[in-house]
Amino acid sequence: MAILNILTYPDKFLKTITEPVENIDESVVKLIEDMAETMYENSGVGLAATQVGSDKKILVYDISAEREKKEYQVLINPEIVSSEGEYLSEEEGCLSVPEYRANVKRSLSVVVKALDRNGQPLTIETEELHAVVLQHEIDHLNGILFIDRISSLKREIYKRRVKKHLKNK
Ligand code: GNR
Ligand code: NI
Repeated sequence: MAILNILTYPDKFLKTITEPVENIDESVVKLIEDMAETMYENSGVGLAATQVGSDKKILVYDISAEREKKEYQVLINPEIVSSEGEYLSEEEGCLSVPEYRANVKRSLSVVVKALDRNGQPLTIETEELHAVVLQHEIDHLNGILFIDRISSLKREIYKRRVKKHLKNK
C-alpha cells in the first residue's frame, strides 16, 4: 500500500474527464487500496481517481463515524441516473482545493448506479450529506471541482489567493 500525492488546483489534470474501467485487474485493485489509504491519511471523506493522477472512473469514500474501522465504499464507473430537489451543502472542502470552504448548491437526493469492487452492479439511493459526497466525487471524475459551482466572484477571490501564494513560494 502507498500514500499517493494529491494534485491541487490549478493542476490541469483535475480537469480530466475519466475513462470507464474495463476490467478490475491487479492495477485497479492496487489503485483502489492506495486511494483508500491516501483518503484516510489526509482525513478526507472521499477521494476520486483524478485527484491522484489516474484517469479511471473510480472513487472511494467513508462517511461513517467509525473511520478507524476503514470500511470504505468503492464505486467503479459511477453515474448519477437521477437527482431531485435542491440542497445547500454544509461548507464543502476538497483535498485538491486546500484551505478553502464554501456552501455549494447540490441536489438533495440522487440515485447512483455503479459497479462495486468485485464488478457487481449496484444502485445507491441516498440524500443529504451522503448524496453531497457522491455528487462531489462524481464531479471530480468529470473534471469538475466544487469551486466551479460557486459564484464567479467567490471563485475569482480564491483564484487570486492561490496565484499570490504560488508567487511567494
Ligand atoms: O474531505 C472532504 N470533505 C467534504 C466535505 C463536504 C463535501 C465534500 C467533501 S469531499 C472532501 C474530500 C475530497 O476532496 N474528495 O474529493
Ligand atoms: Ni474533492
